Amino acid sequence: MKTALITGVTGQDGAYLAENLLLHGYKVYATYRRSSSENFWRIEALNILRDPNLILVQHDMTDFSSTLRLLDRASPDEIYNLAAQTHVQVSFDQPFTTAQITGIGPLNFLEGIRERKASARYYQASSAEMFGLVQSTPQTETTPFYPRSPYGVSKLFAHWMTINYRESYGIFAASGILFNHESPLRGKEFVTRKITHGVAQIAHGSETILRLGNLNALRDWGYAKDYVEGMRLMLQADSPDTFVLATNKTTSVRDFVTLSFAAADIDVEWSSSGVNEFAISRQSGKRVVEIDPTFFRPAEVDALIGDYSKAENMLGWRPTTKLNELCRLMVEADLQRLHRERGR
Ligand code: NDP
Ligand code: GDR
Repeated sequence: MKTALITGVTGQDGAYLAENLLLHGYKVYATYRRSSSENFWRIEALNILRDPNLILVQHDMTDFSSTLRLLDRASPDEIYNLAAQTHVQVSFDQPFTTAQITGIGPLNFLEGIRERKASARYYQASSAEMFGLVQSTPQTETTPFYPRSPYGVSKLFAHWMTINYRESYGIFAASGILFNHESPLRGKEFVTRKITHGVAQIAHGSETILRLGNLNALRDWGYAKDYVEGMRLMLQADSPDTFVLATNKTTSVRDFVTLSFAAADIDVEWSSSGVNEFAISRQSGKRVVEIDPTFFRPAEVDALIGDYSKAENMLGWRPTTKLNELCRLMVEADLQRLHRERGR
């Protein structure tokens, strides 16, 4: 039985990856950080919280000595480092925290593997945010980086550290440059889930107006379940490498909004008064979307679209879920949640 260590099991990817690895017969050590109240709703939703092969361990990404103890205790064959301060806009307000957790945190693991002369294979959760200001599209493993946020810069540090430890010490250290991936387990602070949750509330008759920032941003959105399988495949490869996981399609935030309303059988019409764009529901005639400048970022990543051919050729990985299916899945899950809450 292989042993895996996942950091960030309370997050979207950590939960799906734990489910994936348990299904593949792994014993899984999974970390969460101490907080005043437990945050296990995702692993509960996936019905794995009480799985005997899932061992939950408290750990903070910024604490090197506890990282060493964690490595000693779990003695993992594979480490999937997913924990991070993941919110791009928050990283502008908290650049030091972001650098420590998202940038230096992974170095604690790489140094720990080196220090303990461990043979564990290491996966680093790198991000398409590292591409930042568009240099060329679609983005591949060789496209130049130009990060546009403290989050992107921190991820780039960790990405190059991963490559440096691979080349310097022969550590099996893989880096997955993942484009945005979403699911019903996505946090509501990210735009897709914020939208699907808002749409579900409006479909339920709430007077909510969805307040959003930049509607023109283009993102390559895939389904998180597909992407965690890609992470697993990267650590089964013959040698450590860097791979892009994406769908090779890009969609604006505005179109994601329209798709989400359509998934709830609501047609929206976009209009503007001066610079203020808004959307109206054709059914109710009411405003359902407005722009709120507080969600604009000091610097924006305008367009992401990834070329996943290397992962397809070398790992046999490809995305399985189209954006309209993903959108429907998320809207339906949010509608069901609201039904359950109202039933109480
Ligand atoms: P989430 O925001 O859903 O989860 C982040 C996880 O990190 C949570 O478990 C969180 O704990 C944990 N965490 C944050 N700070 C610390 C800390 N100081 N010590 C220990 N744990 C901490 O992110 P995702 O699951 O979406 O993303 C997983 C990884 O993949 C991240 O590294 C992200 O940057 C990267 N990534 C994600 C993409 C995406 O589209 N989802 C795309 C590309 C890369 P808590 O629950 O307590 O907050
Ligand atoms: P992103 O995801 O920054 O790409 O990072 P997010 O969903 O936060 O933003 C996507 C785009 O939508 C625009 N936007 C808004 N974003 C949020 N959060 N809230 C809004 O109200 C809103 N309105 C418009 C943003 O400006 C942006 O252009 C995600 C995270 O998962 C990272 O951890 C990961 O590395 C990258 O994806 C790839």
